[in-house]
Amino acid sequence: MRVLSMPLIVAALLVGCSDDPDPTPTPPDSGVPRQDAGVPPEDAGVPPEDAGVPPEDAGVLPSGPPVPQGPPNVPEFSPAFPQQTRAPAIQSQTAIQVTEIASGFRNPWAIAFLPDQRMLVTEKATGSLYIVTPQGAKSPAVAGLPAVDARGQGGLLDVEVGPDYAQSKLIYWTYAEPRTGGNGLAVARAQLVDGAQPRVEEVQVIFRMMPTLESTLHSGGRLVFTPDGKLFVTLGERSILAGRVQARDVKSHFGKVVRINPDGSVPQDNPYVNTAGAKPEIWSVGHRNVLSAALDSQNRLWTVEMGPKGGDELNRPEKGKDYGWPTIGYGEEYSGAPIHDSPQGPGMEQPVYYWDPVIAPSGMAIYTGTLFPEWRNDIFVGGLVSQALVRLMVRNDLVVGEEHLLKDRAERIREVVQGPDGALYLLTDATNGKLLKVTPR
Ligand SMILES: [Ca+2]
Repeated sequence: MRVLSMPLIVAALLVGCSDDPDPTPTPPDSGVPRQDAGVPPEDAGVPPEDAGVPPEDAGVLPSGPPVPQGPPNVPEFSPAFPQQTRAPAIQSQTAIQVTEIASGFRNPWAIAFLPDQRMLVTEKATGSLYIVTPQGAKSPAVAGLPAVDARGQGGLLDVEVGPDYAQSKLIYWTYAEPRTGGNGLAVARAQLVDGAQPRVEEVQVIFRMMPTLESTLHSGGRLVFTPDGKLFVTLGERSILAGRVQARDVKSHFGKVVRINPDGSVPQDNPYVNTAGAKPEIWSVGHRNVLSAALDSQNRLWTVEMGPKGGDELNRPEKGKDYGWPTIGYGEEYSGAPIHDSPQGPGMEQPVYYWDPVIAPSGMAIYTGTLFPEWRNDIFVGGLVSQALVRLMVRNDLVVGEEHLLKDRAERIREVVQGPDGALYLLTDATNGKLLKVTPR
C-alpha cells in the first residue's frame, strides 16, 4: 500500500504525461519528448530463459523462475493473486525460423491479410498504406486516404479487411485525425480498388473519438472484428492530464474499448446505450493506452495496454466493466512519482496479468494455427522496449508461462498477426521497419 497525500496525487498526475516506453520517433523540433527517455533496456544482454520446462506436458503446469528481468519498479505493490505477474519462464520446443519478407517501411504499424494472402501494411509516420505480396513485393502507396496527424504516436495506425470484403471490397483503418482545436482517433472505411495504382474510393469516417483534444500521445487504435459482425476499437486516454482524468468517465471516449457496427452505428446491446450522457459506443472503461487486442477461440476480447512504468496490463475486457485507470493500477510514473495509493480497489477489475518492469506492448495474436501445435491458444504480444515477441501460455484464463522470443534480433516488435498459413507475421518498429514471417525451422 502506498499512501499518498492529495498534493502528491495531483503532482503525480501532472508529471506523468508523456513518458511511455513507446519511443515513436519524433522530429527533434516538434517539442514532443521522446517516450523512452531514460528507460533502460532492462534485460539487454541477459541470456534467454533456460528453465527448460516442457510447456505442453499433459496436465503439468510450468514451474520455476520467471523470464530474466530487472527488479520491479514498485516492489510495494503485490499481485492480487499468485499468477498475476512473473509467470514461470517457458521455452518453445519447436525451433523457429524468421524470414524477412520486406523492409524499408517507415515505422510500420499494422498488417491485415486480403483473401488472396497479400497483405495490407500501414506506415504510421507517412500515413501510407501498401499492398504487399507474400513474396515481399510492395505496391505504390494506396491513393485516396485522408490526411493524418502524424506527430508523436499519431499517424496511420491499424488496418482490417472487412468481413464481407469479397463482396464489398471494404477495408477499415484507424488514424489520428487532424481537427480544428486538436486531433483525435478516427475509424474510416472505404472500397479498395486493386491494381497497379491501388486506391480507395468512397471513404467514410464511421467513428470519431471525442472530445477533440490537442495531444500526440495515447490514441490506442486497434480494430478487432467479431464473428457476429461487430467491431471493437481500442482507445487511449491521450496521456495528458486533461485526457487521463476522463478514462473512467462514460461521457468521454478516452481510455475506453468501444463496440460499433461496421457502418458506425451503435449496437443496441452495448452497456451504456440507456445511460444519460454516456457515449453509447462504450464497451469497457478505465483503460490507459490499449495497443494490443485479439479474440480468443471463444471469441472473447483480450487486450494489452501500455501502462505506466511497471504497469503494463493484460485484460479480458467484459461488457460494462471498469478496468480502473487512473484510479488503480500497478507501476508508477516514468518520473518515478507514485500514481496510485493501491493497485486494487472496489468496483474495478484486476488485470489478468501485469508486467513490472514493462514490455511496452503493441500488437497481439492468439494462436489458432497448425504450424506450431504447441502454441495453440497461446497469446502473442509484440514488445517494443522489451524487443521481444512475448508468448503467454494461458490455462483457465490465467497466465501459467511466459517466453520472450526473438530477443537475439534486438528489434522493437510493433505488430503480430497470424497469417492464413499459420505463420506469425510481425512488423518491427523502426525508420527502416521490416515485415517478418515466423515459421518452424
Ligand atoms: Ca487496469
